[in-house]
Amino acid sequence: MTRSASGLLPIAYSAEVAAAKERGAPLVALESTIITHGMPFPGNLEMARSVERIIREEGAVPATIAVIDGVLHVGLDDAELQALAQTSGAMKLSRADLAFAIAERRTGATTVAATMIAASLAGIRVFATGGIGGVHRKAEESFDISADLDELSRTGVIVVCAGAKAILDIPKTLEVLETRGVPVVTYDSPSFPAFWSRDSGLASPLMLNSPAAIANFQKVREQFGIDGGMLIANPVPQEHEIPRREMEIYIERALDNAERDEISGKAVTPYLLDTIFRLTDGRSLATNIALVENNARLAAEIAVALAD
Ligand code: PSU
Ligand code: MN
Repeated sequence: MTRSASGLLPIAYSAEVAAAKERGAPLVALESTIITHGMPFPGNLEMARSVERIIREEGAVPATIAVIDGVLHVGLDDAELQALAQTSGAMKLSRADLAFAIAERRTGATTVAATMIAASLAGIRVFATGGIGGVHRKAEESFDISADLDELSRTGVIVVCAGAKAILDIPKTLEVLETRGVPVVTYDSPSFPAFWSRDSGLASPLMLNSPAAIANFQKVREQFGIDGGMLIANPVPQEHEIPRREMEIYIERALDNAERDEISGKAVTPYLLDTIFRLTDGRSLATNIALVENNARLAAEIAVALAD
């Protein structure tokens, strides 16, 4: 538990994270919705463990974030990670309901938005995930725009992802990020990546080629008092990618099924992910794990560069 200016702020830090904070070591936050709602067991647990290992190998400390029985945890031990990976009743928490889960002593996984809030409270500046939420296709009818985008505009955490999934409307997602003043920086590639695929067919607004350059960009933003987050889009390694044209077939099918089953709200993204895993016979899962690992490595390098 830690103390805040407004009294006792009930955050439970793992021993490893508490020690890292004490000595000012670089930290990387990790979300938990990807574990509970983004991937099936046991691939989700395998992923959760391997990203933590990679972050440590790069000289940073991982902090997986979740609400367990009403307590906001920053850093989970292996038993907690295992329990979360096998639970079926966890809430999917965003800005709107993070505090609800704490108030009502519930267990919930944090999305990108809620993980950014928790990371910021914990003083963690870099966060690795797979894909962010965005503007859904046909959002002009459904109004389905992820709270992740607003969070990026207001909370000062660097989020490393593999772009946005083509289950979303990627051009509209990029438009909203631009409107909200969120820098979108692709790592070492001119085109914005589409999660399983290296290229979405859209040019990236900005590009940088090294963790040091990303850290420097962030430092200049801070010098000029430009707050809010930033999105780093890291293309999946070539040997693991599934080309865009191939993915488009599965995505169309998944979207048709979602419409047929009248899926809405929070259930949309998990439904589409699950359908695509099944349509690709698990191949999308292998790609998903590879890209999160790749993002964890880059996030750790950025955290180390920021600490220099
Ligand atoms: N995209 C993915 N995998 C995920 C998610 C998004 O490729 O697991 C999760 C993340 O936690 C993200 C959330 O923050 O879904 C977005 O949900 P929504 O679209 O309901 O805002
Ligand atoms: Mn939504």
